Amino acid sequence: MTDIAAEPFPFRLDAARAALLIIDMQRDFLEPSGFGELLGNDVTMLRRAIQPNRRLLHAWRAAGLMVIHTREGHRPDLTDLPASKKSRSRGALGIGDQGPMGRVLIRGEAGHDIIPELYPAPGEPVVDKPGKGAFFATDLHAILHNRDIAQLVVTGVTTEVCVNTTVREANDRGYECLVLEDCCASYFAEFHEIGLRMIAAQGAIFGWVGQSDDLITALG
Ligand code: C5J
Repeated sequence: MTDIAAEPFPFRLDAARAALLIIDMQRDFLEPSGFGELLGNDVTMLRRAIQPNRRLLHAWRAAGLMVIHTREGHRPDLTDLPASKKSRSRGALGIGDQGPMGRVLIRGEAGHDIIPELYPAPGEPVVDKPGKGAFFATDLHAILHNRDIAQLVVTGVTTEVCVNTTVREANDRGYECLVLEDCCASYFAEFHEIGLRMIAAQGAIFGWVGQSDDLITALG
């Protein structure tokens, strides 16, 4: 066990039972002409999380620990896309429409894939999720249970949407979550800050918030 500096108090890392969960670092959210930008967002707000994630991923892999990646997206026939979600994707292009990186947020399309900087290594599970939370309609819980994972180091985008939803789902399923501030990002600076404060508030009501440097140092 190693104590990692965190809010609201140090996170006791049990590395053998911890997985790094990288949420939705997809081209559609992070690259120019992807879904995020087509919705009118500034992707540079998200891209600042790429380098910290790269460093952490390198250290985490070097320590031989489990890495899991997620991707938000839908089946090509859109049968898993609720009408309520489709009707709210009203930018220049909506989910399933043809865009510069293929059909927006559709599995198998270029934009749906993970950015090359953080591309999954062979053997690292990639969980495709139709919702915001990584536990909803996926086999993530089974994967973690089968590997005896009890702690999640959570990074990715966006802080207040898919990261926050996943941490809340994980909390209710009994996982301890350490969310790394510099490895998460939002298109909205204030949502990033408040999203993290909501996690650590009230004595770590959903989990802990820390910095990647402290974790990397602990990994040695
Ligand atoms: C959003 C996500 N923001 N990965 N997705 O629609 O946070």
